[in-house]
Amino acid sequence: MGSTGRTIAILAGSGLRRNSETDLADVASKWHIPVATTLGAKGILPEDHPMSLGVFGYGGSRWATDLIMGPELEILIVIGSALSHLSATNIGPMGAAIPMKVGSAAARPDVPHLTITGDGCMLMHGMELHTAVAHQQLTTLLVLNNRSYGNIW
Ligand SMILES: Cc1ncc(C[n+]2csc(CCOP(=O)(O)OP(=O)(O)O)c2C)c(N)n1
Repeated sequence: MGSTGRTIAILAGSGLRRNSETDLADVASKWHIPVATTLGAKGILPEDHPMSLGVFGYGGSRWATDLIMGPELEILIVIGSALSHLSATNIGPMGAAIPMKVGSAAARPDVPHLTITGDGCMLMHGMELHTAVAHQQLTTLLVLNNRSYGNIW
């Protein structure tokens, strides 16, 4: 809660000019207002600043998401962002490489195929591997196993 008595946060986008950084830090400190940034404005408030929530949106911090999407927030001040990219960046295919690999191996069985993917993506695509085996495709999968949906948090 800011010193305004309201649960309030600032979302700063890249439209906020870099030379406004000190003003943003001053406002955040003076009024105790937590500040999240869009991905494009990452660091416009230094992330070790006590009021920094980090990046809001795809691949952002859970503090930013929890506060901005949570039920407590009463006022969100958006500065320098049209918010348009926030919805756009949330649309992303996951594990697309594995079905694409099956397709490319079918189209070009004469060349070797290597697919590099994550363990989360691997988890989603057993069906495609079944197809690859059924068609006796010779392909290689390299799975980067960080035991998490790392990109999400
Ligand atoms: C079809 C689909 N479902 C969910 C997501 C959201 N999503 C994006 S990345 C990701 C985690 C991917 O995990 P992993 O393959 O292990 O890669 P890591 O991020 O850990 O490197 C998820 C769930 C998505 N982009 N597409």
